[in-house]
Amino acid sequence: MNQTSQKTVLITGASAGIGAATALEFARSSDRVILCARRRDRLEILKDKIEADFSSEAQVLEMDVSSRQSVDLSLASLDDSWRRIDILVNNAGMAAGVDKLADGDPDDWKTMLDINVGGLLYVTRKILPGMLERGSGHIINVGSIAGHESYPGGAVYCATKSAVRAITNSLRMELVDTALRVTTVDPGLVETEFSIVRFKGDKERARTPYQGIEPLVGKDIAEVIVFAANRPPHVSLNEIIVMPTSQASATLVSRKN
Ligand code: 8X3
Repeated sequence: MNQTSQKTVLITGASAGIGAATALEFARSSDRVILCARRRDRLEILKDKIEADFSSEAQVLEMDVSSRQSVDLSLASLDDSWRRIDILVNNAGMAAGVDKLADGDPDDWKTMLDINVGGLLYVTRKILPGMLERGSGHIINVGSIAGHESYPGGAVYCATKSAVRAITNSLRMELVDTALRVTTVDPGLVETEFSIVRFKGDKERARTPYQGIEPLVGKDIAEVIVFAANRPPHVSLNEIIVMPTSQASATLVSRKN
């Protein structure tokens, strides 16, 4: 790919899972990537891999998306040559706990709301004005099937992903007179560290959602994100639901054993 078509892509939650896979896929297609997450050590390893395997460029930004101050300070530390962000992938997100509401931990609720909703808003609020000034840009949000369907034990997580969907749709309407595009990619069961976090480190329980099925992996979603980003300028993929073939809805999964 020649230099003029190379894009600068900022990815939140890039230290693992869908975010790390997305960084690798953009680098594979010769774009340069800004890797954002709290875990700098992981990002440095990913940056080295990207630069070695794809001779693409990567920048590491330590960032806690749930903190406005952290988002502002991190982005302010970017070199001028990296400030023109063409694609923002709002991937940072998590589920904390599987308790029913009556037993839920309000600290878990706040963490999910702060990261999944607050984080997406804070980062978007900082990057969108530059896109508007330049008259180009693409915001790709990672939602979830949980934004389309609720399930027991997921009230707050589902609420946050419904919020991602609502924000995506409002933003697209606000930008209809511009060339900017807004996409949400909404996965079903993807096997990543996500489940280990949801089950608070209990690796055995974390495996249960994927038992007897072939779940998606981060790369499956990353390829869809890069595909959406590479459509011609007049084509907007607004909303993409991606599921394992054996999952028909948030709660209907065919397990083989
Ligand atoms: C997580 C996917 O199916 O556990 O976003 O709700 S699911």
